[in-house]
Amino acid sequence: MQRLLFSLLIINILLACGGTNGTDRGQGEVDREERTVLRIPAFNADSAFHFVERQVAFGPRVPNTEAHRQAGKWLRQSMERFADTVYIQETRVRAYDGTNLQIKNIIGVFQPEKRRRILLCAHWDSRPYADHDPDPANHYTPIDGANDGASGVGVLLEIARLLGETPTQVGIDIIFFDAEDYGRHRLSNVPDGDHWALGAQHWARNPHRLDYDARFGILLDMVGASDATFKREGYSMLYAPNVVRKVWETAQSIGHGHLFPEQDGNFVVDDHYYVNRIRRIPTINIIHQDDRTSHGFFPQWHTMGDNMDVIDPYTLRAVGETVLHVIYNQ
Ligand code: AHN
Ligand code: ZN
Repeated sequence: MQRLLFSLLIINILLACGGTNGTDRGQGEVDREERTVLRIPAFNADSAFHFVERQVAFGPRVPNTEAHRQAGKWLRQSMERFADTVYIQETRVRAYDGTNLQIKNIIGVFQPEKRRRILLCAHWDSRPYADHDPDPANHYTPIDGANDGASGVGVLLEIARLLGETPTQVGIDIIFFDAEDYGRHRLSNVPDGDHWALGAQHWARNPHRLDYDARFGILLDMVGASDATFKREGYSMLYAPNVVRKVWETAQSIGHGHLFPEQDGNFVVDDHYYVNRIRRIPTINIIHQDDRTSHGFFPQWHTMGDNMDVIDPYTLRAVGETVLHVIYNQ
């Protein structure tokens, strides 16, 4: 008995010496500690802002236009600088009004060999019409979509840049979906249908890898305006409540809780809806909701006012840091 106790004591001392601070812990706790200790790179909000600005400078990124082609080329080249593998998924889809759209999903894969994966996404196209503009003369004019589209892509390009330098423990896939915003014009007679998120619908039915799966997904939409608030979006709560909880708790823990209130928002049919419904990957939408406007989004939504003037690096930073903390702690 004495001998047994003595051996146990020796084993304990040996285990303690192997630990990081000499206290006695189970192996699981050691792992958890190492995971949180992992260095999280600094999100550069000016760099993210610059990525938004570069996209907007091409002009409205409406499918079948030259600005769309040029912006797509730049996005592909940027992703090729940061990611291990880049897929370009090109196809033609039919818009609600019968227009054939030549579209392109842009997919960056980080650490393709890893089995545990997280999906991050945003839409890179911009809306062909300012159908909520206060001036009816603008109702058929394409918009910059600095917040509605470019902001999410800007945050994800900055995250891609950091992932290229500092790998995570899980594999990350970043998808820029096309043709999210070619949904039915507000004044059109066409009945409602699955008109939004055409690129995401295509990818969900034809993923870049046949067996593609991820633990969860995060969509960023309208994540750059000043005074943004991200309420818990309806489909996110329906399909991925644990992911919502994880992300909102993370934001709170790093001082961004005021942008992520514990409040339920509306249901928004967006790219994540089809990733959930068709691909069955629990995916949330971090989206700016505001119930003081008639449409429920930020005040300049689908107007000519959705330009660089609404973009605030503070909001880009809050969202970028939150997503970085989630993926580096995974
Ligand atoms: C609907 O209005 C049905 N969905 C809005 C999704 C959206 C538009 N996200 C950005 N622009
Ligand atoms: Zn939109």
